[in-house]
Amino acid sequence: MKLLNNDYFENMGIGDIRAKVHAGERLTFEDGMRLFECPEPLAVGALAHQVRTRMHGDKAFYVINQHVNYTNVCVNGCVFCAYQREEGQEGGFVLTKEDVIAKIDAAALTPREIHIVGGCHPKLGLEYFEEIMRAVKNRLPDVVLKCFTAVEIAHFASLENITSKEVLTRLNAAGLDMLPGGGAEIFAPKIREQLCPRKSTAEEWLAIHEEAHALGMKTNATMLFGHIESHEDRIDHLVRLRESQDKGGGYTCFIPLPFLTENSQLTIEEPLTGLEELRTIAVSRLMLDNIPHIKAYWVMLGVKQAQAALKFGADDFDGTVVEEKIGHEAGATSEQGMTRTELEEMIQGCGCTPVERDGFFNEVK
Ligand code: V47
Repeated sequence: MKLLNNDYFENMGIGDIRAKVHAGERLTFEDGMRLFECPEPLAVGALAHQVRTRMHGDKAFYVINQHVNYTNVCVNGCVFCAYQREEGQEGGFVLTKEDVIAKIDAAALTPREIHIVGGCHPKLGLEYFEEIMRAVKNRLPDVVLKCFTAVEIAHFASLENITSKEVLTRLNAAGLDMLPGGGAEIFAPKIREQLCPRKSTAEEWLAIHEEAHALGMKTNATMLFGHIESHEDRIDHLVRLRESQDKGGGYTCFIPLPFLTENSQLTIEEPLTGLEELRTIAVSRLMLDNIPHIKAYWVMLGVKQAQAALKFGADDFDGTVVEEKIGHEAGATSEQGMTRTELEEMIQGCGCTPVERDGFFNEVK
């Protein structure tokens, strides 16, 4: 790292951006665009790594967690999604509360975080979800329940004819602790209309997260990239999130998700390169100066790329996961789940120190 002095960044055309980053100054939209245009992705990665190291040292966080998908039946029909089924279509499923508990009981490790999401089912009412929250908290009182994307919250509100704030309040009372980051996709309206015209708009997604923050709940945020969006759309997404975070500060972690192309109706002209994935993670770290953690989600990135991401601005490796469906339906080649030992070895394998955390990113002894 010593060789990476200001001359190096000057030669790469980003010396002034490096100076801002070192002074703790906020980067502008134009700075973000220049990071995508910089001829050397390694320079952008090195700068993001300096920020990540300033924030977290050489720590890389992981969590003993479990993903549970309660249904793949969804009314939204997003063109990129390989997971969705219509109601009554072959392969569609809905889990009962007992199925959810059985999956948790069957996991090899007791999870500290449970991530429950699903499609926007046309008939499942709020009581079904309240019962699931209560049943899981009854079984595991200390677990952090990170469930339901803002898109699902909006859907429940519309089915029940109540406000999203009422939905959040009721689910929170039943045991919901935080919202995961899914459903953000890409905020730019012209892209969102093509990808997911029936889904909540960017404004609705952001408003629900801000409502959750006002109720004292933490949330995450994602960005789906590498499809039909431009660099400008990615920077727009990051700037909107940063502005949203300035209002309430409730976002804990940002998860950049590279688009996986299998079983999708969306045709991609120029698939993402590995370096473009890493550059996007680095730009996310540099632009999102007010979100503490950047997740290298090994399920979608693949384990080796997730390891590389820990040197390009990411500091979190997600967790054991146990069973994943959304990425695997879309061609993810990663394992279904990882053990604690595997996670620690992956993290150590790229020179970082593994640190176990809970769902809120508190370190666990
Ligand atoms: O919102 C769907 C994405 C997301 C594809 O909050 C795809 O900690 C790539 O949000 N290729 C769901 N991505 C996953 C998610 C998530 C995962 C891990 C942790 C957290 C967290 C959140 O998956 C969806 C969508 O953006 N997705 N299809 C695909 N073909």
